[in-house]
Amino acid sequence: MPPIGIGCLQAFLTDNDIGCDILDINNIFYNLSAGELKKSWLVSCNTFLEENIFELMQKNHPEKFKSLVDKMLAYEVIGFSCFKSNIHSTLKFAKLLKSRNKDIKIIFGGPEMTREYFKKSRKIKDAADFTVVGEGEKGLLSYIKNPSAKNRITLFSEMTNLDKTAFPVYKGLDMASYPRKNSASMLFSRGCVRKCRFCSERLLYKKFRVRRVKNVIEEIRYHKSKNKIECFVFHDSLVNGDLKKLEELCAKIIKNFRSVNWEAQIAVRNDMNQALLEKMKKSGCYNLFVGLESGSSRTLKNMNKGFTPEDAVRFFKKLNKAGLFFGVSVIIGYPGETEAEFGESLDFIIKNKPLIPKIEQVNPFTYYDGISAGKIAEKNALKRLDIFIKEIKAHGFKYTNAFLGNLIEKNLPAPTFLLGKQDG
Ligand code: B12
Ligand code: SF4
Repeated sequence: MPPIGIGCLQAFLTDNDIGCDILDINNIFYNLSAGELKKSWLVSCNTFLEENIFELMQKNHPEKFKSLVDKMLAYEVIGFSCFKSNIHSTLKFAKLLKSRNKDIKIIFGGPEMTREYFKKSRKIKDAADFTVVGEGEKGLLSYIKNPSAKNRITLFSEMTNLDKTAFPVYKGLDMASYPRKNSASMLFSRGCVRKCRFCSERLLYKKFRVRRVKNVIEEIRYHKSKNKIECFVFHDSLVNGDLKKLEELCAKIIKNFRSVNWEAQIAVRNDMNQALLEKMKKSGCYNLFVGLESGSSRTLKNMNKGFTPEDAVRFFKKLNKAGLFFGVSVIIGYPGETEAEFGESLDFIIKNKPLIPKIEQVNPFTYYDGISAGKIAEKNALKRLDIFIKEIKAHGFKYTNAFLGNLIEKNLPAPTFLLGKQDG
């Protein structure tokens, strides 16, 4: 889908009378690719491709590549949105642009910069003129207004509230050119109210803030009419961080549109009443991603998830009663998870199969810099993952293959498109 982070930054700069254009290089070259390469692009944590994608873009589509670089060189400041998956190509782009014009200013932001900040040894600190760690809007604006300021980095400079922020309209991007059709990313809140020990997401923002419902409704109305959007995908860490606001959002969706298709991530909460869940269903919620992570009470406690297996069962019952479809995610081999606790977790899931419509995602524990969990997954994590996957298949759970073990780094052997065979 169109990149919401960059969309937010464009909206914010436009609102502050600063011209800003977006290039989604990822999507441009994805669409130009074909065959094996195009399929490979969609494999997550595909380390080999991540490290070689820059050269592939240059080699396979030299004209397009050149025209994009020339286009970028016409700007004074170029910002890159850095993710783990694009950091290799980002560094190469920055170097190329600087070699063509040493006066051009390069800014790095995005989740990979936050991860970099939490690392002990920072390898990429000198690649950009300015780095924004955490939320981007204020840091980016401060640099553009005062590029000669001494500071080369801003840390977690957050907007006090999100009431007045303009919503993304993706000016200049063709929303129909994205693989997932008729869908738009949405953001109701930023940050999280919990502090799960394994979670790197909660490190991205300091404060939890929710937008004004009126503004979210305007955004839905805009995308429905302007871009014919039919599915709204909320990318909040959790959509139920503020229950009052969630209630208001559902009520206003019902009032304004009767119903719109929406999906979101949600945390297990004891204090969510049945009426609210039913309102969510009525407003058009068709899918929820529940961060269960384990069915063992000790592991949940160690993770600091903030709920017990019994709370999860109660929550699942309520979701089912409201007719809400959902999937759960599970972490295998969390540091300290014993064989017995792994067994407990698996038993919990099998026992509660009638209440769990889908296993959404299952992965071995992965360490991210800055989190407060131990660094290393239990040594049998991969073996346990195999057992877990076999069991859920044997018990007839619904699942999506691509999300079983998707966070495992895949250093796949060089595909044929890298060995000289021309792709489309
Ligand atoms: C939705 C989502 C997805 C969706 C993306 C759908 C889409 N096209 O938008 C899907 C499910 C596809 C996905 C996949 C993956 N994701 Co994901 N995802 C998210 C999630 C939950 C929300 C992203 C979002 O919309 N944020 C809201 C916007 C406003 O924030 P933002 O993009 O970060 O932008 C803000 C700042 O970062 C900053 N900023 C961003 N760019 C720039 C640029 C400049 C110049 C500046 C100044 C500032 C700046 O300003 C913005 C506004 O404040 C985040 C977690 C989170 N809460 O953010 C994880 C997250 C981005 N994902 C993550 C990961 C690891 C993945 C996967 C690798 C997982 C996997 N193995 O499948 C894949 C990789 C996909 C890829 N090819 O890159 C990590 C990234 C870690 C990292 N260091 O890169 C995150 C942070 C979660 C985490 N674990 O902490 N993801
Ligand atoms: S509820 Fe989700 S986003 Fe929040 S800290 Fe826990 S895992 Fe992270």
